[in-house]
Amino acid sequence: MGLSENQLQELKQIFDSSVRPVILFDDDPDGLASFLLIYKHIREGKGIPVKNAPELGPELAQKVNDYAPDIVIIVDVPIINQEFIDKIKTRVVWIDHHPVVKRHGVEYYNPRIAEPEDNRPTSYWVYKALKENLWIAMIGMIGDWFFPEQEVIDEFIAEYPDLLSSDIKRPEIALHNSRLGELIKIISFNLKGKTSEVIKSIKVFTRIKDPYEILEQKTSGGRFIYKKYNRLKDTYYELIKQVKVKPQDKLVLFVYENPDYSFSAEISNELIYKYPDKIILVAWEYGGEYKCSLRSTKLSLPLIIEKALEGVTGYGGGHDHASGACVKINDFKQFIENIRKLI
Ligand SMILES: [Mn+2]
Repeated sequence: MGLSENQLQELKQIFDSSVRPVILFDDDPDGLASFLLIYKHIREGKGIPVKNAPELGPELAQKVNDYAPDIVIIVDVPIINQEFIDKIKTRVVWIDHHPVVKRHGVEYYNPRIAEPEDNRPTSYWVYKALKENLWIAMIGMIGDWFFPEQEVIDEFIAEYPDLLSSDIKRPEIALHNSRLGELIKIISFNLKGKTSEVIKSIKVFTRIKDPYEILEQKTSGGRFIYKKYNRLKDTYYELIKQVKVKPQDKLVLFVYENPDYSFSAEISNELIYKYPDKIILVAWEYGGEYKCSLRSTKLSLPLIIEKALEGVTGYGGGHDHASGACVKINDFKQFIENIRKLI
């Protein structure tokens, strides 16, 4: 199920016929990969990373219109205001895999319309439509905790045998036990920090032609990307070192403060890989809230999060084994207590 063969062909036609798109994308590996796949196909246009989707406002609509695009393509962004869509003066196409949202004035492609449980990532569908640059699609898919079908894996391994070993079958293993996983970490570190910095990295990415430019620092672009990763790596491993795991405790709870960057997704990915029997909760204090990243190999996290949020100011959700939540500072203790009771 998911997107039909017809829909994939429609997408291909849309990409083929555009010469000046604006592409808005979520600032994670899946969003970036989706953008890159489209941009590299069209070879023209403007990419804009979206940090906080609910805040897509009139200034951004103005910025988009000023560029005078022939189409606006939105990828991997879970929510868009109707007002934003209304202000855009051209055709809008939105490709996403988060829970279905009803909007008008937009051509909406979401696998969950046909099958509510189908959350295969955006980069997967864009790849299925274009069948180009599989290595970029793999960054998005594995980065989004999705392991594609064997056929796709075989094709990837045939081309890049040293990036992923054929006995790996789970995303959390691929993330930590392969060069592809390292590449994904390099890329997500490049999406952290000031917007101006992130935009620089993205510009460089659009010119990268193969993964070894980055992994082996073969070109100046590859070296630029690798350098940013190297700068943040020390901070990241300092944080990882501070994590304390109690053998008798089912929950690994790690709370940290860092003024510049959030590493929650990467830390929780690393912890679930090291402690597959535990439930992982990594929380970053930012702007009066705790932004939480949860991992478990066994439990269905969205259900637990939903229950733990009862009587708590916050929101959350995600995949069964990889989820997120955002909780007001004063309610955090209650939230953790609820989680403990539920597991
Ligand atoms: Mn995604």
